[in-house]
Amino acid sequence: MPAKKVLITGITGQDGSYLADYLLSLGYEVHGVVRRVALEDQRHRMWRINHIADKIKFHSGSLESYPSIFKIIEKVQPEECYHLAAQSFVTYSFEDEFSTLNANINGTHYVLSALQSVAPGCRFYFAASSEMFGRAEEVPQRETTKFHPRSVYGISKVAGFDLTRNYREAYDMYAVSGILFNHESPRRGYEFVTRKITSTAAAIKLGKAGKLYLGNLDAKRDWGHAGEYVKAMHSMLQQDVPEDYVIGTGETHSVREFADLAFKCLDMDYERYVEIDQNFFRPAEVDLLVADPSKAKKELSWEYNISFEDLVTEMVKSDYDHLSKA
Ligand code: NAP
Ligand code: F7E
Repeated sequence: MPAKKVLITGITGQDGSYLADYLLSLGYEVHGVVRRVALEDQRHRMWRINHIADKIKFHSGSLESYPSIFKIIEKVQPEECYHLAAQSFVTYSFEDEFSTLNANINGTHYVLSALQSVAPGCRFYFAASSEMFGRAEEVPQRETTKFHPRSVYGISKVAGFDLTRNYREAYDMYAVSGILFNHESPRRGYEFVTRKITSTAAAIKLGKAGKLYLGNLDAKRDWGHAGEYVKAMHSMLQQDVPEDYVIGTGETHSVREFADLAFKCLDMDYERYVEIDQNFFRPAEVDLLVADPSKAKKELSWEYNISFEDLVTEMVKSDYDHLSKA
């Protein structure tokens, strides 16, 4: 039997890289949408997937261009499509609302519309987010919790979620959203708080940095490991009936706890090095997000077994090892 064809947008990102690793290990023929600049500077722009680049078929395209997305889908004829590409940094969505809305809403619409036109049987996954819950009215948050986004990023994800639901209902497409809570790893972008903490703590330990400037230390998140979350994405596209699922650990920790543990891994006291910088506070904050992943556990048999301590330790160790060689 020929290998199943999958198309991943955002394959150069954290989740795209783990998903590509996973789907290759399952025998898929993996196609990835990348921006043209990534093909020009593969070493830097594809650092997360350089180890598997020779096994992936790349297609140059952009979320800003419907024709580019349409042509790729028409040519590849994927059986599964994971739409992960997005402007994913919440802070930036306050700085440039317009590009965040354009890329995240139109980009999702382009992929859905192209699939409906030329590959309607393809199963579609949309990367929705716990940021859609925002100022949540119940704790923990589940599939039925009302959305109250607190950023343009969150708003763009609610729109993507509704577009996905509407293509499912209106055109009978297998189109689902995974509502994923924060997930991290040594491949996390450096601007997100976890990687900022682990990379700077490692740099301080090695004498390459002096201080770590952070914003709201009391914000709480449900942090899991990206490598485990991509397995849930895949599972969502293998069901008899297309449905949306919440994915998270069900545990919550503050930024302060994360920093405390990361510095402790390197035998340091975070209070000596962390300084508060008002510039890193957001105009509107999401104070407490915690998942109820019981539907995914029951229906997808998705289990999560990595402790918060192990996640932080893996990230710190990876940054320390990497920086020691630099
Ligand atoms: P990420 O590391 O920031 O990766 C984003 C990807 O999108 C990159 O491959 C990036 O390409 C691509 N991209 C951005 N703008 C694009 C454009 N205009 N045209 C084409 N490609 C574009 O994000 P991630 O952490 O892997 O997250 C994956 C998805 O899940 C995102 O949609 C994110 O919003 C969502 N999500 C993430 C989390 C989380 O905690 N990680 C939680 C819930 C939902 P370049 O490399 O070229 O920039
Ligand atoms: O912030 C606080 C900040 O930028 C986490 C994305 O993957 O997950 C991610 O969004 C918390 C916030 O992630 C700094 O105020 C304090 O409360 O790491 P973050 P995020 O905003 O939760 C969701 C689920 C997604 O969907 C997104 O794509 O940490 N915080 N001090 C800080 N945050 C940053 N970035 N930098 C600081 O200095």
